Amino acid sequence: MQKNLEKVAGNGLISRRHLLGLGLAGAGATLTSQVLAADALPNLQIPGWSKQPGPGSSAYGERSPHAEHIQRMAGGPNPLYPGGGASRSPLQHLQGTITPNALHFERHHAGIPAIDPAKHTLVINGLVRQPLAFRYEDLLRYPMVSRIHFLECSGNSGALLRGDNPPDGTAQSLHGLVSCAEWTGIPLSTLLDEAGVQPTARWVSAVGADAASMGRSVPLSKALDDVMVALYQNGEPVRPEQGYPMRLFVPGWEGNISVKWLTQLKLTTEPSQFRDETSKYTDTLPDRQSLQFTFPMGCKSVITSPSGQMSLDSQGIYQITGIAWSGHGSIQRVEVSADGGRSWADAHLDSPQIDRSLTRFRIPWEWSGGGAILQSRATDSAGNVQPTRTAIINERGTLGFYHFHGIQSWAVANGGEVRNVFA
Ligand SMILES: Nc1nc2c(c(=O)[nH]1)N[C@H]1C(S)=C(S)[C@@H](COP(=O)(O)O)O[C@H]1N2
Ligand SMILES: [Mo]
Repeated sequence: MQKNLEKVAGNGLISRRHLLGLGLAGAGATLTSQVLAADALPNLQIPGWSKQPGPGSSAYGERSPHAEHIQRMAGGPNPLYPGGGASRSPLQHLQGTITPNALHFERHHAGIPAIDPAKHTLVINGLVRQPLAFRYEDLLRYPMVSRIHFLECSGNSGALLRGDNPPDGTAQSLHGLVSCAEWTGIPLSTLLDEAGVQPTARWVSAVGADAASMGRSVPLSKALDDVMVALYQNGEPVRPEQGYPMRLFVPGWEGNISVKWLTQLKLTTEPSQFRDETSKYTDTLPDRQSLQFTFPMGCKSVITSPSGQMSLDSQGIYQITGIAWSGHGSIQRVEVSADGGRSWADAHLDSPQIDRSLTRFRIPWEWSGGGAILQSRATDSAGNVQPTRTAIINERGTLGFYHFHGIQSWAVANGGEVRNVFA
């Protein structure tokens, strides 16, 4: 139907230049064949909602009941692990780059503590000139900064590493342990400055007030660089699920180190070797040695539409879109393939390319109705290129579980069904 669309890679990828104007004007065509001509509408009637005033304003907003199918996906309760588990962000239903607070992924090791901020303190002690205890109301008076950053659990996408058969799943079930928010808080350097870090200190041990007593050791250099004590998430106080009243936020690093319900920061010479940096959150290599303190999250992207378990219902133009991010910097480039990686085209980066934040990409694609394998490949500002699954397995083996950032392949079958495949 569209003759003047510039094909830029195999199997129907169209130049990103056509993203907005698809060149249909004058051809008498619309993007999908389902769009009706207005005069073809049967008996144009004024709907009931236009005939009388609706309810007025409210104290706290709710979404449309027609959007309520967009939900976090949580695992069921586990009696052996009370409060433990995760819920995943519905990536295939979201647009842009900011995750709404109610849909931010969650990962709890012992559930959500019901903290009364008036009774909560943040203690800074250890190798400091003066140990300090901050109350919530004290912290609200400190100068704050706002930064947009992704947060990703290092276990995200881990199911794709192991096994010979690709797990059947959605963008949410396979990759939903990543979200992105505007975090507002106090630079940790400000608080450490007041406590007065002693010259022998090298690490900061952060501990949470939940029943898991989550602890992680943060190198002092990172703590003084860009770590914050976050009090706000997308403009409102951090949600209980995300660490109310305060959490550590460590940009670009594995989610586990961003300790929620933060209650203690202890300056030490050595890392504290907490349970969650010895028994877990280490990466076992094929020779059974384990890497420890593998902090930054890899350069990664995933196509969120079309994606796993969706179905394309008619031939024609689709907009391929997805998200890309890197713990090493900003996203510089995302390439998309529709033929399983034989040919690639540059996608349009449709958001500011913020350091360690999600970047949205888009590219138009004409589906001819046949088989296709859709992939995306991100490049970051440090020059890292997202590797294939095979390259990761060749390098690190399959004994580890964390930090999987390989290229995702979605196969579109003849009938339009989309499935996760290993390609
Ligand atoms: N105190 C405490 N902090 C914690 C956790 C926890 O269970 N307790 N989970 C960690 C893990 S494994 C991750 S991935 C992130 C998840 O943050 P979120 O629930 O806000 O998405 O919090 C980290 N901080
Ligand atoms: Mo995590």
